[in-house]
Amino acid sequence: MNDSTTAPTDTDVIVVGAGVTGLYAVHRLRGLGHRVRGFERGDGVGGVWYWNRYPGARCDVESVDYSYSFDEELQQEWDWSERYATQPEILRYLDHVADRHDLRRSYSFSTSVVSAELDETTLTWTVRTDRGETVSARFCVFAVGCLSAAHRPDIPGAAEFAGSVHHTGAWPHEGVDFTGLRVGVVGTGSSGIQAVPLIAERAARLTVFQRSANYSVPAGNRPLDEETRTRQKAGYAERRRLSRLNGGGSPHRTHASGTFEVSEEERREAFEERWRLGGVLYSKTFPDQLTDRAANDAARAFWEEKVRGLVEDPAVADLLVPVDHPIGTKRIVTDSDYYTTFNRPDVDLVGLRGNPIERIEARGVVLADGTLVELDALVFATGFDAMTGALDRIEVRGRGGRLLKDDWAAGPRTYLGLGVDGFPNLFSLTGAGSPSVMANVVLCAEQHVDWLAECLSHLDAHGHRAIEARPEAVERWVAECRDRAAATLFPAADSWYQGANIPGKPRVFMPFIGGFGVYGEIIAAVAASGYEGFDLI
Ligand code: N01
Repeated sequence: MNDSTTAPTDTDVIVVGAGVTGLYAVHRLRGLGHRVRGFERGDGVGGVWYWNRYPGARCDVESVDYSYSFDEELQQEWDWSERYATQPEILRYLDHVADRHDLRRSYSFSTSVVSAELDETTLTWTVRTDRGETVSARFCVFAVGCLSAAHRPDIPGAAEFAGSVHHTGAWPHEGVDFTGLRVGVVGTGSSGIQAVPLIAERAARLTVFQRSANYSVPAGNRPLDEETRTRQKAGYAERRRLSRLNGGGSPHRTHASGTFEVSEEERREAFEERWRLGGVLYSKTFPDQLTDRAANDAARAFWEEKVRGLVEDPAVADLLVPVDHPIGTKRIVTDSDYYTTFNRPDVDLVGLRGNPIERIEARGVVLADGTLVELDALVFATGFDAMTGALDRIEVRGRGGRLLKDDWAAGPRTYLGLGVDGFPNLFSLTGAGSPSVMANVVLCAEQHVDWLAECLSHLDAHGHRAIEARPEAVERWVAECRDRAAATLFPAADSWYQGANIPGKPRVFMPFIGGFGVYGEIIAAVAASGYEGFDLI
């Protein structure tokens, strides 16, 4: 709240983004009496779930966990229909939350923030939008998402293509009818792997262009019946308690022993059980799987056996088995019928290693060996400029006119993933330097927003105008994030976690990998210490 210690501003807090994090930030901060203005690029709420409307889009965290915990009534009232919710259902949920808490009134939709500039005298921020609006505020909160700047590779001739072109991360709201068309999908990450089985059902012929094979584990998705829902709701308190202690922000535990501390029989049973449980959880069967190469190999070998059992043509199976990274060091994919889709006679898999896409022409895609794959529609499932891409698009200027993008040219630099030196009263939520993409992002959002809310109350209660991370605290945190990643197998993968998917992007492991629960303890301790590592001004 503005008081005598702070300069007058149009509003107290600007929140950029109306995804899972932004929505909760608006709710919580407004509830504390702050005046809040929100801006959102889309014409509705939902963030990633607003944009990614491609066929097959669904969450890889169970719906019962991928939901807000702050509103017990909502938690008890809302009925998820499937174990893993589809994009339309999650968007309905977020729309419902926005209605229930009257969040839309704080937002300007279809409005992109183009710049945010610090006034060093008053330590306030002025934000400009693409609609020409200028708004000043004491605090500037970015909740712009880690996977919101779509990446489309620059392939020569792309503009010549005569058919339709779509990116999974900016899918048309009215949907796309592939019936009877020859469709090409470029990219086999989570988006491509989810979309392929559904596009195959419609298309006359589907060609999947794969540069790197990925590890995917069948989701084991199923409808949730009333009995399951009732049981889940009754156990919510314990489920949330376990999730908050957990590395990934969900209530599942790894096996109590290391991979080779158990007999081969027990090891296979554990892998089998996790395979049945489904999805990303497979990568955490044993606690040493992502730190010990031999342990990882054991998980990988079991996975390979399973996948080879699903794919009829051994040559296609050879292509589908990754050879370039340990299992789980890129986000493991959660699929429904991906591998068996390649048993269809009307689906082709083209391996691009050794025979990359050379160009696109009017009739389709031309490979390096001269093969023309004729297509009527092309889908780019080529991912995102992850973690920093959305913030990079905004001209954020701090002390001395410093540009955030320049400060982050060698990789994102934050203290706790929350504050940046030289940028007082600016907060980045659920982004680089925090668990964000490594954990259940809904609980990450609540963790960050609750910390922020307490921080703002602390500033007001103690008569401070501003809070700013100290440079040495940023250095320390950047080193801690780097060292923690280096102690794992994650750096071995050319993943978007470390910017490897974007040409020219520095190779730095961007999220905090120490676990959601551990991270929660760290930021709570910093708050309890009176914000050690921050200057309170
Ligand atoms: O993107 P990706 P995504 N030529 O970057 C390929 C979350 N998510 O949208 O690996 C040819 O993972 C690229 O190849 P390579 C989830 O966290 C979650 O699929 O770089 N191919 C790769 O195969 C996920 O990890 C859900 O060699 C090119 C693909 O495109 C994250 O979002 C659903 C290429 C990109 O894969 C991103 O997933 C969807 C080129 N020039 C997404 N450039 C769920 O909750 C790129 N590729 C389930």
